[in-house]
Amino acid sequence: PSETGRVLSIQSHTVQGYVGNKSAVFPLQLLGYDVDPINSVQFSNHTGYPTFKGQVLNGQQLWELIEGLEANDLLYYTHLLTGYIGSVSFLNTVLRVVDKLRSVNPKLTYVCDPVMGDEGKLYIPQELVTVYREKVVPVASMLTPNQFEAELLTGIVSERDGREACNKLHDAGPSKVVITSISINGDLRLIGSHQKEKGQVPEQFKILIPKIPAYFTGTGDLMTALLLGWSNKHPDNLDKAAELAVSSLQAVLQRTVNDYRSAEFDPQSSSLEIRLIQSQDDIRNPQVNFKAERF
Ligand code: ATP
Ligand code: PLP
Ligand code: PXL
Repeated sequence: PSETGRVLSIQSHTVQGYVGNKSAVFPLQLLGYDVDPINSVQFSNHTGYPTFKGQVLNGQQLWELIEGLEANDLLYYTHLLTGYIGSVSFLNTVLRVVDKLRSVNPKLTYVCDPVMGDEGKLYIPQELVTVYREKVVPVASMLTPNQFEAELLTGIVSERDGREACNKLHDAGPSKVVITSISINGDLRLIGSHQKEKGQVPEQFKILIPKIPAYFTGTGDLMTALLLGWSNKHPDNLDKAAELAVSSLQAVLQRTVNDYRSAEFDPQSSSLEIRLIQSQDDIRNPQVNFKAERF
């Protein structure tokens, strides 16, 4: 195993553009991780384009890959990372993968982005919400919902500061929770919460993020990957990890809008792709321009 970690990342693959594994694998590699991607789908491009084509991996096919790894004793991972999952059978198989990986490494950290929707709109089948709430949240080590997802999981409307939702999520399982964005008066606010011991009062903080007037895809996937990468390097300092992740991500987004503007593209277009490769220095060595404030 490498000194940083070995990550199994089960996410989408797009031939062109950066969502899912395409937006998570490269940054984690830049941060020094060995990353083994399993592509839960292979699509031509992300689903925000007018059309897309491709294939979807089913739960049984996922399990075959795990069996192949197991047969060669290759199932030692320090981290499991999952993002968008489109079906109940696939999500149930991911739960089996968590158990299997923990039987090899009981200390496995499961970082889960419970991708369900945004701004009041669900983009997965309704049945998945219950599976996330009842079965996935309890086994996750770190959870990175957005505001809408935190509400679906807790029933708590988090418009004010989201701390109560974090508390409820800690009670259900994960010791680290990051609500990646709560929209307040047009700007964004990230809420982080680390419960260092079961039953303890969590350490909580916020980071204010001015909204860039553009619509990005794959940013949630990049954010979760960066949070995994940095929180593992600063295990007792989630606020520092979040400052580094937010600062990197905002540098990527700033470069993206600047490039689109100079090419005279409309940055509000829904098929905008993040400038990930061009931002590698900001990923390896972010300048911390966003500071966490403790509650
Ligand atoms: P998921 O559905 O994968 O959980 P998410 O909804 O959390 O993802 P995004 O809304 O894409 O994902 O946000 C991820 C991060 O990207 C947030 O921390 C947010 O601040 C940042 N971000 C996204 N869009 C913008 C924007 N227009 N301006 C500034 N920051 C943004
Ligand atoms: N639209 C669809 C259909 C999706 O599946 C997703 C994510 O999985 C998104 C939009 C938004 O992704 P993100 O919030 O990670 O940018
Ligand atoms: O970023 C989330 C995501 C994941 N997978 C696929 C997508 C998207 C966003 O559009 O299209 C296939």
